[in-house]
Amino acid sequence: MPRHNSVTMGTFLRDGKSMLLAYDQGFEHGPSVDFNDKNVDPSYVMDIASKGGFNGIVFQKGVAEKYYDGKVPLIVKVNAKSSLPKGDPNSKQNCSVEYAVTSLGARAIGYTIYLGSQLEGEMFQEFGAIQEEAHERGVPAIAWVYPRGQAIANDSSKEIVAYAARVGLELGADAVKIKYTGDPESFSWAVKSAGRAHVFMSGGPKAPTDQDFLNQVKGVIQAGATGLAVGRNVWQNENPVQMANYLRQIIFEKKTVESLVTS
Ligand code: FBP
Repeated sequence: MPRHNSVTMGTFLRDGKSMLLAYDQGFEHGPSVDFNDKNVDPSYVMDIASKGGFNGIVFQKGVAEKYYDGKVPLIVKVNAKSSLPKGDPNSKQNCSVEYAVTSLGARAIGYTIYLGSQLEGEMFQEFGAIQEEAHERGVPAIAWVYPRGQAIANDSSKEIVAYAARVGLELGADAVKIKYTGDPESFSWAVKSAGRAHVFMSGGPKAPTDQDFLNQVKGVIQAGATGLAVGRNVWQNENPVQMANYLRQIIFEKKTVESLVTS
């Protein structure tokens, strides 16, 4: 068996499922867009990750250096872009795989690819090298694959989300993080298209109610996905640890949404 086949997502899985907490929005959107006085502090979110029983936390390099407490496995996102430039997005590497793994203790490497951007080729190429080095160092590579740019009319259609999942598989991603299509039937096509790459749903802006978000999560699990890699729907919640408890019960214990919250 080729050596790269020995790299797995196992660190982040329990019974084949997973929930990851993402906290790179301060870079992607700016602190005034997503944060309040509490969740602007990375320690607050680090604490939610361990108290909420998350299987991993996603940080950029600088936050990992200053706030990572070692209580849950770390994923370092090694590229980012700000929300300021206009036009088709590009997102360049800002942290080496070596530094992420050996100095920060990353157990996986994260990287965003904007599928459909006129600059997609640059991200495909950069991710290719990152994936190879991650595997050489024995850690998996997780691709956030987001359809974006002037060529993309609808970033959450069944077809484009499945395309994102497939590109992740073909680029060698061990897991793909993709947007939800809105229903389990269409999302299951993305899960099938991802093949042996694990599928994680990206959360998006905070849903109007807990129940709305939990219904999405239930659909994701019904579609056969591995789990979630979400941020705002957890750490913007008034009670993030309770939200994490609901998520765990849906993902790992197959509970219904109705058994947890009522409208
Ligand atoms: P959320 O669950 O808060 O949407 O976070 C997931 C995520 O992928 C973050 O890692 C990232 O910062 C954000 O979404 C980027 O969102 P977008 O590019 O869609 O604005």
